[in-house]
Amino acid sequence: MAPEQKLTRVAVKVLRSGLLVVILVAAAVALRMPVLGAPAHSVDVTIVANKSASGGFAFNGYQRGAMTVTVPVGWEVVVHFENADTVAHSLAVVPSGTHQQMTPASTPAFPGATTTNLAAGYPKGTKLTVTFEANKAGTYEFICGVPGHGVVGQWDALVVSATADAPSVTPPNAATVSVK
Ligand SMILES: [Cu+2]
Repeated sequence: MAPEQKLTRVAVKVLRSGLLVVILVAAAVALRMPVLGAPAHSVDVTIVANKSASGGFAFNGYQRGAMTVTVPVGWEVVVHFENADTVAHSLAVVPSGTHQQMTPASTPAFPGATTTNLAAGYPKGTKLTVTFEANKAGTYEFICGVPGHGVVGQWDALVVSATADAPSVTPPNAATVSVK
């Protein structure tokens, strides 16, 4: 083989390996893109509309912010909502203080963080899943959107924390909180 031919072959090999690197990097970027766009973690939270120990409208038996669910910012939250009461109830995540409104605004604090029939509510036995990304740190409320229910106490707290490493609930076991 002439030295020129050998040089040409080496040059082609170098170009080919360079192209391979470009393809591998492009594939890695393409594969990582959806991963980077999705929440890193997900937590299941069970919220049951029912009566408090003293009889008032509540979630998991707690009303007026007596229960606080904390999730790290950026996590996906999957709320398993159930109405266990004979009165119709619904669920939404709204800005803190919304419970003071007789009829809460139908826009939730996070896209998707509400049941559809917010004002009408759902009959006893209804089970719905509400999924949202807790993408902004702050203090929010789980509230029943049936007019008057939040005012009389059917709301609890959701803290989206910039410092928490893992989800939690206060008092302990007030809600079922499980990390996927
Ligand atoms: Cu209600």
